[in-house]
Amino acid sequence: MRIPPRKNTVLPAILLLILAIAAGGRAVSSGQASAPVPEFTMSEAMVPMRDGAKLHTVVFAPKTAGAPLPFLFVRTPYGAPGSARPLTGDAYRELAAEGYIFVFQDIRGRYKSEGQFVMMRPPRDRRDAKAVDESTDAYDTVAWLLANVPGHNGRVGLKGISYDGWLTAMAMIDPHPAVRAVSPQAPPADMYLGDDFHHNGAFRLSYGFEYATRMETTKEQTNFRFDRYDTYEWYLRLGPLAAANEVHLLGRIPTWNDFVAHPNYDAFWQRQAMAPYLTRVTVPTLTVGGWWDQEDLYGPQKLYETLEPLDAREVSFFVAGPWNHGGWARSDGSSLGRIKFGANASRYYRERIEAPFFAYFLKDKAGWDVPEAITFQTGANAWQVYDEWPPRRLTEDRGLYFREDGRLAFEAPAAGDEGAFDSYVSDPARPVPYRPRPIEATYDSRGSGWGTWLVGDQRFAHLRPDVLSWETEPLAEDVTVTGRIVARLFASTSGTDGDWIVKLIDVYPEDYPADPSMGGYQLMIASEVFRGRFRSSFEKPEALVPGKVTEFPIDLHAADHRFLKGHKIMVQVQSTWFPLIDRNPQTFVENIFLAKASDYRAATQRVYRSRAHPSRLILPIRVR
Ligand code: PG9
Repeated sequence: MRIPPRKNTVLPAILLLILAIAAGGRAVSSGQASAPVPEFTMSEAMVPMRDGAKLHTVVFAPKTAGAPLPFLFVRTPYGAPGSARPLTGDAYRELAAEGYIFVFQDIRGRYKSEGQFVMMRPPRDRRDAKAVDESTDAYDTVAWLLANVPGHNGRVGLKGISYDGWLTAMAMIDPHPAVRAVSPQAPPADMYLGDDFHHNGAFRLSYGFEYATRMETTKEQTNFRFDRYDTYEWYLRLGPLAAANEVHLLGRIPTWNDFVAHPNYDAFWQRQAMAPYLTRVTVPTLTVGGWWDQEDLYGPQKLYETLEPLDAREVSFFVAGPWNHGGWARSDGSSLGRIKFGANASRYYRERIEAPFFAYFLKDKAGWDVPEAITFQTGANAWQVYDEWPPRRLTEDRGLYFREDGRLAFEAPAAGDEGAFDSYVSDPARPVPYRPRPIEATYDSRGSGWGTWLVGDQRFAHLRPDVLSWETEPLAEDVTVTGRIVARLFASTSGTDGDWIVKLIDVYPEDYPADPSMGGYQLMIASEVFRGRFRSSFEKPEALVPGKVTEFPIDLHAADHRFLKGHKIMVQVQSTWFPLIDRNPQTFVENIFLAKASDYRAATQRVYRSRAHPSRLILPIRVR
């Protein structure tokens, strides 16, 4: 199908690419091999913090270093390595070959460090001169390294993925003056609005339960022992969430108790959110995220977006690629699940983006030339360089409307049937699985589909009676979506609360000669859940009015994806996504963590598609 042109005429892909290069969107070629990794001498120290707590710190210095080297510092709750082996692996190889003194540290209360672990410890109260937080611990350690480890050049870089990425971001709030470059990678930015523990107030049940128990049962990592292989069934049989503490956790997991005590976006979650603390760009910052990050997709986008208006020195950069959570630090990144990218995206990132970034800012080496952002455009499978992110000058927002007979079209519904809708019954007793069963535990040592579920074929949900879908005709030309995608859903429920899940999908042609087994594959490009009770405020939930058409704007976050000619664009809408998201009782209760079994009821959901209530996606489409 063809997008009807508006202000700008739609141009063929190749011409678009040429123009994009001229206008600031530059396609680049792939990676190159790197130098050998040196041998390291390992030393350990208990480094004293300002309050007397000692943190276990491991230093790896290259055995033969010609010149003084910068430090590369990683803080972690997952255990500092006991040997230099990780430095030869995918996460560090290119940096190790470049030459750094590597430092790893167990944060407070984890592994061999003293003190108390606090999940996502909020920044300290600055009026209290004695207070400590992750920023002061990073600062104190940097001061100690400069005074106690020989052979350095006086500069420090910090990096880390996920929790370690968040620690990196915390360290850059008040950095030691020696810190000259940081790279927060997949950092969570807000655990209530968009990252690991909740999305738009909807609780991420499986991850919240499994991560909290893994981190807070011992000082190390201890997995919860499920007595069922398929956790879909385990969580369903658990029943209302109150059973988690009553039967299994017995109040012993602090983070679970916090979930129960703070069901809304109250001061507890707001103090933890990162954006309010990001009031200046203190050091050159390379923020990294994956398009299919199953844990922290929102965080890197939010971090970069918050820093951008504060970036007068133009030292804040954004990278996103075809990765799951931290995928750039594992493997060569040429595929994810069944999706192939035709390029070694992880290696490219490590050799051509991450290594030059640190070498430029920590060693004054030439070779860092990213103007602002570099993203891997999926579908087209090519890196693109931008001088702003998202590149608003290159795109135009276009509505993609839900229409009659399951059609999706760039034309809005005409006047006529103002009550037009599609409908389904959402039953919390039979929730839609978020991926095909069996759903192995997130950290199942026998293997788990957790890391690749976002790229799984959505046909397992398509045509279910409790999942609606709309799709375009096969595209007559490529459609490239670059930037933030938003859904505007007009919907009603017969209940008094409810969840809305929206999924944007690239449907491969039925006949797909490049790989016939991919014919008709439904690849999710963006997805998000919205918990209805929070439509007016995340702080003060309100009951929905049964049967009332209500607009739900849902941020599906940014993507850079080309839907190729011959593919179709699909949208699916459903109200359960289990056990990724806990079941909404669909009856308004004060606190869902305390809901009773009888509160969980089936509800009839309607999604409207009329002129007055035009449910649609708003896509930033490349026009230049
Ligand atoms: N996604 C993980 C996490 C980070 C921060 C808090 C809770 C979980 C991680 O991979 O570290």
